Amino acid sequence: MTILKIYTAPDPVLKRVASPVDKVDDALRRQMDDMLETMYDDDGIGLAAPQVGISNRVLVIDLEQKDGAGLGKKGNPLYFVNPEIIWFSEECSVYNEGCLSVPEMYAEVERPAQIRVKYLDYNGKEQELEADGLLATCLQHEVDHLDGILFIDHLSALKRNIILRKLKKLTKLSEAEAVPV
Ligand code: GNR
Ligand code: NI
Repeated sequence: MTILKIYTAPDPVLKRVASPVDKVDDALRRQMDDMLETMYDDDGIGLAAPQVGISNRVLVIDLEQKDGAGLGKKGNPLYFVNPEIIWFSEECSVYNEGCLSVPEMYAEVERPAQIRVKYLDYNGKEQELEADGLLATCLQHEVDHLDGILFIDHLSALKRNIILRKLKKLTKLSEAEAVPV
């Protein structure tokens, strides 16, 4: 397996609408394996294909990672191909969200508290799942990535621009510190 590069805002790949997958084959399973390994390596709970520069409708989630205090160890990996949210609850919940493509920035986002999602699993089998709590939040965050939407797009323009400016500063700093090869 391979750890992939994570693209960060404002990279245009994150703004693109990803294409549906037409077949769950070994090549796609390898992509999902690599995405999962990349997600564990970066201590994320979810990862969508556009975040690793692949513009297809694939995402992985694992909310049951344990590795001492933190994340990063395989718990219960979930794989979603061509996910479609077919029902949203009226009730909403607020979560302090972060994103591997908007590193070190966090903000509260309000979303429907429960959803129902239709998708293909790791073996290409059709599945339906009802989710609440963090799984519902994470699934919506990941499906947004497939439509070119970041969590900061749910904030006011003022908050979003503050975060984007901070991120730009941070990126410049880490580029300046990087050792030239
Ligand atoms: O690791 C992640 N944590 C997280 C926390 C709250 C809401 C959503 C997330 S997903 C994020 C990983 C990521 O960027 N997925 O796209
Ligand atoms: Ni994200």
